[in-house]
Amino acid sequence: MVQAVRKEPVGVLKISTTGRYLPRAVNLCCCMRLVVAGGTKVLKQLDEIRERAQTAVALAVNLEELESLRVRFLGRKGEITQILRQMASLPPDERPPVGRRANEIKEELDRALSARSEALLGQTLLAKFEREKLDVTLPGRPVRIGHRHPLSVVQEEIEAIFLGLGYSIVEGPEVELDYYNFEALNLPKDHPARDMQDTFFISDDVLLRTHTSPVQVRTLERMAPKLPVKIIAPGKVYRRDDDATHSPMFQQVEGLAVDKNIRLSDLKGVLLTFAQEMFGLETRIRLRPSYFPFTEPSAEVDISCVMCGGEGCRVCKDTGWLEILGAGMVHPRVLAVSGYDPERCRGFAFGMGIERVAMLKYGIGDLRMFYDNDLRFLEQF
Ligand code: 2U9
Repeated sequence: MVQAVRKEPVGVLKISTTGRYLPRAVNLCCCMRLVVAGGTKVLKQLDEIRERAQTAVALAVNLEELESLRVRFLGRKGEITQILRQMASLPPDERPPVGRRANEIKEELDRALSARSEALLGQTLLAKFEREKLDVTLPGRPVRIGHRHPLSVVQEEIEAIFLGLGYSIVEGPEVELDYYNFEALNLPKDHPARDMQDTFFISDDVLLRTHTSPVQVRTLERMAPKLPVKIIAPGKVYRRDDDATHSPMFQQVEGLAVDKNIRLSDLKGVLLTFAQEMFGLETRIRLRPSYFPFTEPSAEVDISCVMCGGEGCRVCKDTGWLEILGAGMVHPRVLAVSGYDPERCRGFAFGMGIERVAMLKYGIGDLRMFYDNDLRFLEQF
């Protein structure tokens, strides 16, 4: 093994392992010769390497072969690097032209390798296309761009209307405590009105919320006794129901306003504004007496028929009206359990099903179409 090279006059290499002078060229391998020569000779060697390298690159038939040529000529132990290592044994004034030439050749070879690599890649791809009978001139398939679900569109429209009226959006858990879903809303355990909302129970006290009202109860608890409270609570709710107009999961938006002098006329004004922004400025509303345990008085709210404008048609069953939501003045007991003094403030509340609003807005007869995931239906919105 070569251990050290002593500095000797150009043209003589002394290998210290044997102590003997060796000829100028020492064969290291079949193609890499360590030669110590004068500057001119080294330049000649460089040109000879360049010739061999260019020919080999031009004849290379695949990328692997090109890579091994890169290692062989340009690598850390490659032929050109070997030549450069010898420069130390040249007289100082002969070194610069050798260094310059070596760098030129390296750059030239690098370009040749890249060009050949690109050409080979192109040939490989063409061969692949030919094999697979791929017509690269065919126009591409257009990317299908999705859009929001119609229920999300309607929910965002409802939210935008109430945000415009100064309401905030609040959210809460879908798995709820019996207390927040029923008890705090004036629906104790034995209350018959619990049957109006067939409930999925998880345990005695834990259930899937049947409405988003618990979100409002939690907000009141958190805010009490601060006034005013103006919130809407959108979200999924769950009831044991399943037919053309009921689904075991549906989506609601409920609203609540609590302040010192809130009146039923405020509720009517807010609901009329909502109906007109949602269904058109010509829309009218009417309130019919109803019953909810958490509001007193309570009302079912209708809008003038979106199809016939109130004349009477198949959609409104000739009544001229369509039921859209429920509402009422918050029961004093509900305010009290959440920390508000019913002597000092009052509130109104309302609730609507997003599916129902969307069905009326778009004239859809079966709620289940929203959940069938049929793109022919969904793409129409
Ligand atoms: C608090 C106080 C009162 C929420 C209300 C309704 C009336 C109502 C139904 C409409 C159709 C639900 O989707 S639906 O089945 N909702 O009629 N909801 S008042 O009242 C509240 C809520 C929270 C603290």
